[in-house]
Amino acid sequence: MTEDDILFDEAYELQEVIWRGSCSTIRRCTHRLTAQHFAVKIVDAAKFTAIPSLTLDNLKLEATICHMLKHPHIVELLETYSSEGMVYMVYELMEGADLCIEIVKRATSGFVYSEAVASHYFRQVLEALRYCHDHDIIHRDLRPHNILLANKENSAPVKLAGFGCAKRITDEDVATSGRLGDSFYISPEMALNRPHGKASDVWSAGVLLHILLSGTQPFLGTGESLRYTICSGELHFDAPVWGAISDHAKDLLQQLLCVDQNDRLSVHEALEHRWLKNRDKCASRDHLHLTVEEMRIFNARRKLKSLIVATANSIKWGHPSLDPNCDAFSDIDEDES
Ligand code: 3AM
Repeated sequence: MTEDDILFDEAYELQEVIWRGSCSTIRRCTHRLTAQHFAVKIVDAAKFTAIPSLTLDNLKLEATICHMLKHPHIVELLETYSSEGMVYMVYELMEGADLCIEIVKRATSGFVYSEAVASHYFRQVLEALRYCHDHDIIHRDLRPHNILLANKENSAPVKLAGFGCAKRITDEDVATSGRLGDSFYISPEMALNRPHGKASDVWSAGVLLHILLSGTQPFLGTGESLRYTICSGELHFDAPVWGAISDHAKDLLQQLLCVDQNDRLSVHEALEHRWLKNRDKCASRDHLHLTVEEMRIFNARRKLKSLIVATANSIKWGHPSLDPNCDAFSDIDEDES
């Protein structure tokens, strides 16, 4: 995975920490010759392989998959270096935060957040997913944390990141093992440890759409109760927030969160749905005030969870205090994204 024999430090200058995980950090870096900015994910190979079931092959697979994927809505991996037990993956720099954080931030600054905006972003996510699926890659960790705004402008595109759980499949529904993403987003077939494939990403996209429309997660709980809720697939539209949401949007949501994967839409079919294809007519431009307020709570919970995990990580790895350059409220997961 080394980029010729050049060392990362010779080519780039490290800047501040963007995010810190249990065995990796993401930092801003500057190319010494061009002065261009990038984001580098630095993985400590010893800590990575100390996590049960993770080997260097997982890391190599992530790099191989990311190097293959070139799409306007996928964060591009540009170079990979390795030296002295550290792996450096240099990505294009995303200047915005994750989609749900940006939605609340922008609404707070006075911008409208409507079904039309949600449809616009969701379409971009599905286009990234369609590209992956057309190349027989399943992402397996689709969630707001992995959907980043490219820059701070209002017209910035979203890009899909977090390919640490991704897998290449040769036939439909062949993946049975490997790292799976966040349990709130996994499909019924994944929750039951059954073979899963592209349809599982579509389910996770459905969970994402539920959050974009209502600011809330469809399936909550822990352990067995979460598994039960996911497998029942029941959706409840009686909360006040759903009063402002169109039947077109709810129809797409129900067809994505369909328990039987054979009846679930494919990503190609989802992109043909009227709420995405005919946005001007089917997705309203009214501000979704209640959705934004629910999303604010959703984001606050995620940040609290991240802070708890970050503290646990820093104690586990013998860094009792967090790096002062690291935003203590940034999202840090148990798994490495
Ligand atoms: O936890 P927060 O939201 O602060 O935005 C991503 C997230 O930050 C950021 O790293 C964290 C874990 O995914 N991130 C990931 N890829 C990035 C990139 N290419 C990135 N930030 C900038 N550029």
